[in-house]
Amino acid sequence: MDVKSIRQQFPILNQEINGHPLVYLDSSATAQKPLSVIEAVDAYYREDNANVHRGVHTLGSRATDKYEGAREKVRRFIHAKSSAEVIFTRGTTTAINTVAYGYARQILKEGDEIVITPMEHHSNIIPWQQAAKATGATLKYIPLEEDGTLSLDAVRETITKQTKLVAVAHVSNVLGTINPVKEIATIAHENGAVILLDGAQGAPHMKVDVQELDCDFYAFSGHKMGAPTGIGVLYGKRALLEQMEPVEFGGEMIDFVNLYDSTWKELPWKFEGGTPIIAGAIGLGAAIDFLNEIGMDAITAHEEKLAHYAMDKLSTIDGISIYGPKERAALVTFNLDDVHPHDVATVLDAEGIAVRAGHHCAQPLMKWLDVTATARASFYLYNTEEDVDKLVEGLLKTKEYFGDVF
Ligand code: 7TS
Repeated sequence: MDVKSIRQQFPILNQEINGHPLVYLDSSATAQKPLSVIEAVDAYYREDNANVHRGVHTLGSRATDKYEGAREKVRRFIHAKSSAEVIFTRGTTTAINTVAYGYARQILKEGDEIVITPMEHHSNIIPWQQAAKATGATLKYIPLEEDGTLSLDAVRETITKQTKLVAVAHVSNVLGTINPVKEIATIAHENGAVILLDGAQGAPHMKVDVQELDCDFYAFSGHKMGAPTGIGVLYGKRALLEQMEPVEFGGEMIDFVNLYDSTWKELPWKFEGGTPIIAGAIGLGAAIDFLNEIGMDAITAHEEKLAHYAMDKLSTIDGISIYGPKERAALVTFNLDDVHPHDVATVLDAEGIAVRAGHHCAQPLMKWLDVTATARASFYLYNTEEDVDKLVEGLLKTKEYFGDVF
């Protein structure tokens, strides 16, 4: 993989921040956009802009072809059987809420269980808390191992015949843990439960085959894989999606509307009420083309190497605490002595290095780690070992700076 030429495709990386070349280490929050995505969105607005699935005019059919073409690209990218199983949403959060409202709240009753884990992002916790409250179902957590992984024994002990739904992150946005989601899906199915995978940190970084994983739902966000913000995907198995109620009612999603009742369009449009995110979907299609051209396996291999390099280098820093397992996705969450992570991020920013500080939308996990906040460096295909070296230098500077204070 030629990272140098890949970097040239990301115009935003070519700038100085506070007098230093930008080192962008916050791709888990949102990834930067390649030129081809920026140009695809630009071209759509310059040349093809029209609403979709409506008129017979030429712009309308061009916009519809591009929008539906993007859906087909997503289908191939995640290896879904049919594009009817690919629903465009605003992002992972909306995708999970669609399942919580359209599926969980319809089928759950008192005595039923929803099973999640303490490493989930708030977006994969709160929809289930609310669904449990609304239906009388019980929310249960699979306990984590000490290193922040899930053991299949713990999974087997937590999922029971009462479990109707299991919702687990493919990859943790804090610990970097890559969960054994195929095995968890098997255990869920053996107990008659359906499984939703939160793929926000999975799909951008590794090959996803929803048929091989045998997951019932898979949710992810375009903006974490080079696409614009405001577009995401809910994959669902056709039989489940057919059974589900739409959650947004209005234009675009109807078949016939009478005065007192209406019927819905077929899949996937029954879940896409209102004018859809046309430019976003086209941008997502372009992002998928970009990733495919490089190859998901090459991207994963590059990130694995970076993750090892970062773990090796960062762990040499005196006073650093790194959270999560040794084998991980390309992100490192850490704390440095008594320095508050916001201070760490501020000093790093002065050096041109962008990292995230805070609770990372995972407050239950912060509690489990017994910290209030952490700093996090997260990597993507455009990052290099040199970026890691600069991070290490920046952290040594931070220590020096705050060493005088404490
Ligand atoms: N699930 C996981 C595992 C995530 O990492 C995120 C966003 C979401 C769900 C929500 O995605 P959204 O696109 O709907 O907002 N994670 C992060 C992060 O780690 N830092 O900022 C956003």
